Amino acid sequence: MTNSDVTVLGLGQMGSALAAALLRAGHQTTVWNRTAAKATALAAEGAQVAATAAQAQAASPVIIACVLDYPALHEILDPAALAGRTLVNLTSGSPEQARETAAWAAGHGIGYLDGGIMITPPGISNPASMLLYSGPRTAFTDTGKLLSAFGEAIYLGADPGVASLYDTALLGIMWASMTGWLHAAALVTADGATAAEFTPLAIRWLGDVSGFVRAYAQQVDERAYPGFDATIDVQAATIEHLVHASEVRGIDAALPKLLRDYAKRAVAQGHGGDGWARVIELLRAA
Ligand code: FVH
Repeated sequence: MTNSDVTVLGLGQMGSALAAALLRAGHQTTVWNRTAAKATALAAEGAQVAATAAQAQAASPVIIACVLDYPALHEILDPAALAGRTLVNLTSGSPEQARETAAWAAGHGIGYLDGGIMITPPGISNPASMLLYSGPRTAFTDTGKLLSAFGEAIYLGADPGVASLYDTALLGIMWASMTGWLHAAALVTADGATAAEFTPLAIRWLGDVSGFVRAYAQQVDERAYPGFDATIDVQAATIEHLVHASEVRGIDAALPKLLRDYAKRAVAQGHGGDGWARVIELLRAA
């Protein structure tokens, strides 16, 4: 017996934002959190607060879970209460954890959709925010109206592990590019510039880098890396300047040295005339 449209399990920063978005979109929402006090503000906005996790799962046809990690998720999931319902899991984890949980859900007659949220809580409800989903298409279409309250819902296919694989891969881009920007900021601020002065150029450059990446995608898929724009030989020489400029300013040179190592290894293998996308062969051969 259900009495609300949707349940949210986990009212941390993200779960609270999700529940608030569902309420704003007019959905009858049940909430539950291990620490009950976190439900107070949502109750004031119209959420029904369940006394137990099991009651929350029994209250709605769709259950959205967003807790710290998979061990926490499995502590609170109740297969008896979830049977016949659809679980949308927005807890971060590995593709393998997502696939195992999907198999567990299927074994208990529970629909399962896995998701990756590519935004922080203030971005929830912005139609431009990306949320990635994978799992059976029916689970996506059946829950689509609810999920559209969070941002753009992007469906990546039936494999429940794909959403977390893409999520993890995209976060890798974020950490690598943010750290590249921080390294650059350390360089320019060492000589007296401010990060605020430098950053508009960095942002413009990131746009140009997006263009390079778009072109290199085809090379990666075809495993052919013509150095038509800039060869690894040329870039290896330039990376030396980055190592040198870092060292003379007392800035950690681990990142440029890693890049130099990739360039040197590609050159040593006879690929100095190729473009930078050749580096993927070193990554794949680890
Ligand atoms: N915050 C963000 O920007 C990112 C964006 C991308 C997706 N992540 C993932 O979302 C999951 C939750 O993250 P969060 O930011 O909401 O995290 P917290 O505010 O720390 O809330 C954690 C909730 O998990 C509950 N919890 C933890 N352990 C248990 C447990 N053993 N049993 C039941 N619930 C548990 C915790 O409850 P409480 O401490 O309030 O009682 C919170 O509800 C996460 O996977 C991110 O990677 C967010």
